[in-house]
Amino acid sequence: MLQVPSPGTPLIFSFSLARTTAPPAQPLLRDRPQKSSCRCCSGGAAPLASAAVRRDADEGQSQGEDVLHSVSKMPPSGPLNSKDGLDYQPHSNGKLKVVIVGGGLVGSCNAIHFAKRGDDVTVYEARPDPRKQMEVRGRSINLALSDRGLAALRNVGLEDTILKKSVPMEGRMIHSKMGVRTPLLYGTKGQCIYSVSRRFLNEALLNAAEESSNTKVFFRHKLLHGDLEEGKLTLLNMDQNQEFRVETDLIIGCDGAYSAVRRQMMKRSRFNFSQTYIEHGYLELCMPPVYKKDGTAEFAMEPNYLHIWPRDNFMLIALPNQDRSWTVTLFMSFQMFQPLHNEKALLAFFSEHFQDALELIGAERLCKDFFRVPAQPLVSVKCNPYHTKCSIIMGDAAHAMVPFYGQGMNAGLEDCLIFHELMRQHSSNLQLVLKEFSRVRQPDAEAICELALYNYIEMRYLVNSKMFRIRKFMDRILYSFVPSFWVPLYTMVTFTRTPYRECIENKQWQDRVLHRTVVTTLITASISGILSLFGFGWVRAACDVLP
Ligand code: FAD
Ligand code: EGO
Repeated sequence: MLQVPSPGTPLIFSFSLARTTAPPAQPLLRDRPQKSSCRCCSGGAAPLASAAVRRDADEGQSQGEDVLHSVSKMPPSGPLNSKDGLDYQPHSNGKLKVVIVGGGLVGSCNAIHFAKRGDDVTVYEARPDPRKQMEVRGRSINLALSDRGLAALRNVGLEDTILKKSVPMEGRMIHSKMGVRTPLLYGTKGQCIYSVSRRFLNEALLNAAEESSNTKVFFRHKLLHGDLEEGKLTLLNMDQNQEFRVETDLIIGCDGAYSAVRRQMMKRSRFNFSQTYIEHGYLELCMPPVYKKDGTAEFAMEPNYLHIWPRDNFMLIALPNQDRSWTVTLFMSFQMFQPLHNEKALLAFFSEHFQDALELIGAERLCKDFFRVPAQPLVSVKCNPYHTKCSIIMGDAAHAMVPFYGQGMNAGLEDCLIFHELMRQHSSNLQLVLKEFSRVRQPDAEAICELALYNYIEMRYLVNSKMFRIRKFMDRILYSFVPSFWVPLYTMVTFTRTPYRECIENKQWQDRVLHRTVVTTLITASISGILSLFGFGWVRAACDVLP
């Protein structure tokens, strides 16, 4: 079982050197869109602005560039040499018939990866085609995309397309109860995370998938059940209300946290599974742009930040959208949501805890958005293994996590990349790759699930914005002094592709070092303090030179 670092590295470095006013806002967005309704509330208007993308020269440690190109150049595999003799027989000259269940972010990204290898790909998605919908209901309107997700998009040639329509966030902006804002940058090297619209990302991935002639995507087609040993599936065409069967070489379950493919795996013996609902739920709100006299829209807050309002036991965050609105998410226990059942209670709550946000959202809009949909639950899912004889699960289907690290999608996209890195490494020996994927990826995915849960606890433990700032500042001080030696956990998880397990190990090492330093300092200080009371100046001097 994974061990998560213990919460609360001592908050001993309580000097606050952080700037407490925002630097002059330097929007990284170029052109201003004209007045329009914001996407996150009324669902209309397509994105209007094109963002100036800032990518810094040092792109971290992304491995696996050009995996696909080298794969597609490979000759069609003849007899595969496998270590365990379980040779998989490709159905025709090395081409696989692949069925992907779920056309969300991970499913559509997988489709492109397999299509580029030359396989025959069919995607079945239960929901209607988002490209033909006015408004897409569902979870989180925008997401934080970082290095791991970007590496997967780069591998299918979509990185630039996506980055062009994203808003870079160079750091977090911490909002105190009094409305004081403190910016804390993510890195000294201009590292940033990117706010992208889930819908735009999904549509771009689906478009790219459908571009290749060997890929078909069917919407309103739902997986009912299947035999994951034989590769037989039963699906429902929801438009014609008709069931049908398909046979395939490989089934990829990318059907999210409540995966139907995983449900089939659970029928097998020796399949481990656990799911945990946390006390907290989430609710999304919209902060509209501010319109200037000439009708142009402006962000209501400094644009290139992830805004966070850390509070006792609940918090608010905001991510910027292309149309200069903000998607604001409230994380709070269901118990605390309960008394907020009318406008009066809601406004009283917001004016007590998030006065500045209330002013920027506007009371009327807040009430409208808040009561539109109830708070949604958050679930964490772990399972093992991820494969059967001819199936594999990836993304939320394999490792749904709470969103407190902003890594769910990133980890899911990285799954696609890792699977294809393994395919290359093992000359497309599918049986071997399926096994290896479970062996290599499962412990790492479980590690990020645990880290996300741990962050959920730690963020609540840092009850106010001051504690939050101090904690982040401490990390940064050490990082700026010895950047190669002391990499903060968030930095390692977000801006590198270091396996998640190693990120945890590094954090545990840091906690031990910090603990030792703090204990030594305290003991030395108290001994010298006591001794100085008795006037043993010379002993004190001796203590001072001790480590
Ligand atoms: P999904 O996006 O859930 O897609 C699954 C698809 O499968 C759906 O389209 C569904 O309709 C389809 N499906 C389901 N069952 C069937 C069936 N039986 N037959 C056919 N199709 C089916 N991650 C980040 O990296 N950064 C963030 O900032 C971030 N913020 C988040 C904020 C919130 C509030 C939440 C809840 C999550 C956040 N995440 C974030 C996580 C991210 O949303 C998920 O990890 C990501 O969407 C997983 O993609 P997926 O393709 O595996 O699953
Ligand atoms: C001490 C203080 C230790 C998601 C704070 C750890 C997560 C955690 C949900 C932010 C950023 C993308 C996010 C930071 C920590 C997204 C994220 C972070 C939230 C909530 C989020 C950070 C969507 C944890 N990244 N993050 O350091 O800025 O720190 F606040 Cl509730």
